[in-house]
Amino acid sequence: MDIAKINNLIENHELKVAVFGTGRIGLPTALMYAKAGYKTIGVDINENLIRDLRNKKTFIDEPGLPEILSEVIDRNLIEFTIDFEYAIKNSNVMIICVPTPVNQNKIPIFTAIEDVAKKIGILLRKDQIVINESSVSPTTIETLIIPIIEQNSNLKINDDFGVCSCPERADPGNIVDNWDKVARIVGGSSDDVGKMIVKLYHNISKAEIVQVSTPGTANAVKLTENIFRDVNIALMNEFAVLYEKLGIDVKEVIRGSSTKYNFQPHYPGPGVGGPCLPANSYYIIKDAINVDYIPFMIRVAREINDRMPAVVMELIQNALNFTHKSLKGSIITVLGLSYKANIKDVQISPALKVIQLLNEKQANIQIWDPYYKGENVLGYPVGNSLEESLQNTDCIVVLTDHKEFYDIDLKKIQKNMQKTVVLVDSRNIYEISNLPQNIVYCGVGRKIRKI
Ligand code: SAJ
Repeated sequence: MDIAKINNLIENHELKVAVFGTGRIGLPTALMYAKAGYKTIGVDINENLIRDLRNKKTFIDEPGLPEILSEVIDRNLIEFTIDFEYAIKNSNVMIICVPTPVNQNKIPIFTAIEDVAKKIGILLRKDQIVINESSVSPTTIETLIIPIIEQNSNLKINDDFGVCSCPERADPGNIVDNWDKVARIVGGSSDDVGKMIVKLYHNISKAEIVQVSTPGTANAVKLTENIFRDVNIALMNEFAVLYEKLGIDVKEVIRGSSTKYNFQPHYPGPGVGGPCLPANSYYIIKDAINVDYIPFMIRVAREINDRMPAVVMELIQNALNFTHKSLKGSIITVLGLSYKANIKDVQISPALKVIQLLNEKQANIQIWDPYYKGENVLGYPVGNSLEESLQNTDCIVVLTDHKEFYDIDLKKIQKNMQKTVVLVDSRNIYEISNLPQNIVYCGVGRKIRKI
């Protein structure tokens, strides 16, 4: 490989970049490369998506992104295409940002990344670099992706081309804001390749860029930080179930434990959603099984988190029973569909699981989520206002901790109701001491407050 040549292209901003996958991760990545002055090609299989992007339109709800899209198009720094061949032939660096989901049997599906790797391999030229940002297992790049590229190109890793992992660390809803803040991890197929890509990422982000020894190590870093989070959330969910039975308020406990300098607070809830945490554990488990090791903690944590929608259902049933009502036929107002606060994203949202369980119990569901006002989300109609969704409700269930829900006037709601209001707060956003006396309240890990 001509390392000097590639380094010069990077330093002189003459490097041409192709990004494969222009979704929630690929589009911000492509735009930030272009914004840094690198001629960039955004590639996707979805013709409508590419057409919209060419017309400066994006479905991705990331603050600041539409403005950058418009800017780099106007500056003629980016183009969008479905033509993989054109992109591979007209780039020095190719970045893979395609989905790597887990199927219903919890098996990671890497077909999208394998497909891109094969297309790249067939047209690969000497001195090209492939960077993978998609979430994969620690061994995927070295044992799957590099062999696919070598076999389809008859070129040799590190002699002819380089591969690098720079796992995405995006926080949906804050990608642009975090771009220069969240450190990036780079692991190259050789030290030279790694050093080169560190230099490249320094040119597109002011955040710390950390080189590790291999692509697999970089992917292990990403999975470790996410699974650490999933396990700690599961621990707090377990504490919540236990403390509720002991009559202890878990929110008060977390507040107390947080006074200890090395306690890292995590919070119980209705379950763990999003494109990352629910899937990442299964990448590690896949690799572990191949070396005859079955992880314990990682698997049990997933089971605990996946059981939380059922825990919330028990809370709803108990709270309704206290007002001598059953779920069947009751009107349940669900507040929040998104998998986490203050974003518009229902990927693997626990709220959808709770709604499915409520449907199975033949409850009448009225949904309010300010991010989905008046929309139909996966077959679920969302109201046009909070007031509309509260009409004649028997029970209010908070499933997402959107900021809009913190200052709902519960006193006014109670006054307007001709019946006792039941509030099931799966995100523990309300302070029990501030609640009107005549509201039946329960949270996750908080004993039911009767009237
Ligand atoms: N959750 C809890 N309790 C907690 C924290 C989160 O129940 O204490 C739930 C959330 O409600 C959500 C799920 O877990 O349903 C995931 O929460 P998250 O904040 O991890 O949400 P993500 O998936 O958007 O997190 C992403 C991740 N980024 C990547 O995987 C690249 C995660 O690693 C980051 O920590 C997070 O962004 C962030 O805050 O940056």
